[in-house]
Amino acid sequence: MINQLFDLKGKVALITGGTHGIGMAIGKTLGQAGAKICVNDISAEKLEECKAEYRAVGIDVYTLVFNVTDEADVDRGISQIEKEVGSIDILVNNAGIIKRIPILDMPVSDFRQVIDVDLIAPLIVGKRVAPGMIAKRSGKIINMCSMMSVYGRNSVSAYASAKGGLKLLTANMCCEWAKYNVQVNGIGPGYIATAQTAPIREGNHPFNDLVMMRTPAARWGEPEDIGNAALFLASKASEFVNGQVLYVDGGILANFGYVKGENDLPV
Ligand code: NAP
Ligand code: GCO
Repeated sequence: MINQLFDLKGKVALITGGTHGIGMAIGKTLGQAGAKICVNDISAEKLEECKAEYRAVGIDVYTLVFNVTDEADVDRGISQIEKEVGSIDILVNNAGIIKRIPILDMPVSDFRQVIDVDLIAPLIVGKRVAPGMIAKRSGKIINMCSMMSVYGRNSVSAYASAKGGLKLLTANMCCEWAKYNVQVNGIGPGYIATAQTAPIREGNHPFNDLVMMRTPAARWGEPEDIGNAALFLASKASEFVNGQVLYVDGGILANFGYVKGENDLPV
């Protein structure tokens, strides 16, 4: 039955940074498909706050504080999940940060911090979770990439370097683990309305014009748009999809740009 392809009953999913934004949308979608949802964050307060929002859609999340950049903390956290919930079947490396600073103004320490969270952390968590998936010859890893996995843009050099690296880390995880029936793929969201993009979206920010010019769908994406793509990559329906980045971008990557009013049909 086609529905069974997307049924995640009996699966354990870990979403890093899943207390709001894209991570929460993914958690809600996978939870509503039947998975047991484990949510990590670096903030105990946000973890506590997120429980009610998950419960409002019928999902009783298991929450755990750990810093995804700290190997010992990750090992402690994953061991606790494996002991208290079960072996992880679906890992979503979603946690991420961005610092919008021009290269010449950006302290190397800031650059390194973005690389640590957005690239090294998916490596740390992936290395800790993959052995269990390999042992049971089954697993799904989804790395949260970006438009900046393929584009640069003023002021996001660290973020683009991390997300570009994450695209190829995803490919390499695929090369080494696909033979054990572990599918590793990325999702490349376009411009999504979350706290991360609020500084370049809210208050009639001129960046909105750029997003509209570059996005054929002529809207900001919603976190739920990413949750739906994650369900496909977390499900049986994608068992022969490996090492790919699924861009969920409203057409940005297909589009050089658009002059306002050009070729618009009368609506
Ligand atoms: P967000 O609202 O900033 O959420 C990021 C999450 O990661 C937060 O829950 C944050 O926790 C957590 N986090 C940060 N550092 C952490 C650490 N060291 N350990 C554990 N958790 C940590 O971002 P978002 O917009 O939902 O984006 C989620 C992912 O999608 C990110 O990887 C982002 O790069 C990517 N993405 C976003 C967009 C977009 O347009 N929004 C587009 C493409 C890709 P705290 O809040 O407690 O710090
Ligand atoms: C920015 C944005 C982007 C988005 C996303 C696009 O400052 O350009 O924050 O980086 O977050 O990564 O895919």
